[in-house]
Amino acid sequence: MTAIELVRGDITRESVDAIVNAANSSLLGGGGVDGAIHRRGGPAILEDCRRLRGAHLGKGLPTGRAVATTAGDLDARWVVHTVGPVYSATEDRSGLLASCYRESLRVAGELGARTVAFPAISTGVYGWPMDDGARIAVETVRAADTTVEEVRFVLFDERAYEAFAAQLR
Ligand code: AR6
Repeated sequence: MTAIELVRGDITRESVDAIVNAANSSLLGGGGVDGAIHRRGGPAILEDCRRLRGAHLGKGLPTGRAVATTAGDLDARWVVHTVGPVYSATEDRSGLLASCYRESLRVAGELGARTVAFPAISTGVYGWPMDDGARIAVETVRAADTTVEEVRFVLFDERAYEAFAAQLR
């Protein structure tokens, strides 16, 4: 069974096998956690992303999927980039958000990662309500069939931390 831990803080400071990035389908960087990972991880991550774009991904990484790159200067072996869905009040996209967690664990597990750090995917720029984002994250990781031994949710602020803590209670 995969152990779940909660940490309040900046995911770029974590020391784990794989750090998950809440990216966009261009894989060319952005704001939020994506910007922070590229800033602290350095240019090697973007170089890898460009290579993936050229070699496999064509127009970009589809929502709900995940790919791995080097972690550059971060204290991790890989960054796993996943593309969360933009929240919609009229369309149920929760399957895509669950897929981000599942696919990231699959990619990390295939690489041999035993510890994986996740941010609260889609709950920033992409507008997903925090409580629901936390529920989907925790339910999906709990149900995942994975060789990853520890998942660490790294929550940037108290509100996010509390939302995840409520799901674990
Ligand atoms: N460590 C941990 N969590 C963080 C950090 C950090 N350093 N920085 C922000 N968060 P967001 P999204 C939290 O917007 O909603 C980017 O521009 C933040 O408080 O980073 O999936 C991409 O390129 C929030 O709870 O990702 C995409 O275009 C959570 O991480 C788009 O944003 C996710 O917020 C993706 O939007």
